[in-house]
Amino acid sequence: AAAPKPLPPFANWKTADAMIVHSSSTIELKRSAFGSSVITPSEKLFIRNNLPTPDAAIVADRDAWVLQVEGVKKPASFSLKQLRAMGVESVTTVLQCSGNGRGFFPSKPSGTPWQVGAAGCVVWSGVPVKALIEACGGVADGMAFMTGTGGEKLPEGVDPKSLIVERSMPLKAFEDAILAWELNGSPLPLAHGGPLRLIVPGYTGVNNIKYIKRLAFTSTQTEAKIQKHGYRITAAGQESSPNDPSVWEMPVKSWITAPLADNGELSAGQTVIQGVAFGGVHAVKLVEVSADGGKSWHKARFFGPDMGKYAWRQFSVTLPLSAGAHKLVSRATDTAGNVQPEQRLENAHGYNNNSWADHAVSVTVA
Ligand code: MSS
Repeated sequence: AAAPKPLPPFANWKTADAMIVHSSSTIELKRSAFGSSVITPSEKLFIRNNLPTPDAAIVADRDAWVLQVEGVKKPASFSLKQLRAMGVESVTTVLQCSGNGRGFFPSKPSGTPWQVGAAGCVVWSGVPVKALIEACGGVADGMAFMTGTGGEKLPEGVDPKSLIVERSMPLKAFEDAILAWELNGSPLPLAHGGPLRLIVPGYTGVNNIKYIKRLAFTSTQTEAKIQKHGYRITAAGQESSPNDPSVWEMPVKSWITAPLADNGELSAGQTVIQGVAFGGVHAVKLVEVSADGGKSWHKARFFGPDMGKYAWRQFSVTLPLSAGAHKLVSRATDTAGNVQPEQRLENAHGYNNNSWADHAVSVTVA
């Protein structure tokens, strides 16, 4: 096998042996490394950057970072120092790349072949977007979307719309959104969007704009390519069109994190099976586990702290495993009654894979 790629300098503080480095801008957590504590340590949180990471100079003087707010009754700019004085909230969310699970698509869509590790459950702290809107006299009339713009410097001589990381989401997304400056109790690292990041609980990774420089309420979606043609559920084999559904709210999903085939020798008998489950914008309500590939199911129990509806829950069930091969799968249901499906929703770019069959773990018991 080829030697594993090293961590890029901006991410050299990650736990190297827990990560799979696909490229310098796509780094995922190994399935074996989620652990059994609900929070994913920052050192193990995946990284996905669509553009080169900004210079570390932007986190040298965090308080000087400026956010422009538009599409409100009183448009204004605020420094991070001013934002800190406007209020504080803390929310635990699952941050998951839209393409997590793409590696299980037999059609091999282009893009990073993420398995399960382009996801983590982390705590963000910052000012509620609601407080910001209030300070700006409310959302201007006729606005239907919240649009966030990333602060990356774009190369000269190219149409900015072709590269800029700018995403629009339904206006209601502002309700629980925050502008975060802290991750898991520490100043937000550059790799995760420091000094300031838009967190939209329950929405896929791409909507959580790093190094946010502009938050706008808009009547239409941005014309940026990443919105217009990127991150849409497009029929397999088709070109993306702005009429295809955008990747916004995450669907209900779960996966097993232990035991795994490469965990060493498993011996026959009672076996603790565990994993994580979440429901996107809804809390997860139920997880069932099967040790026979989905023929018979057993209700799992949740363990560990409940960090709120946007966090994942850890689940476990103890089942007797006989000698031989077993296919372990988990199936989650959210409080809205959505059940994790057996099959993935086929789509051209490999987004939103929540198929329980695709996330099966094969173990061999001695
Ligand atoms: N933001 C910005 N500004 N830039 C970029 O690139 N990316 C996305 C988000 N945000 C970006 C942003 C994506 S795409 C994702 S996933 C996320 O982010 C990630 O995160 P981290 O922190 O983990 O790295 Mo897919 O859906």
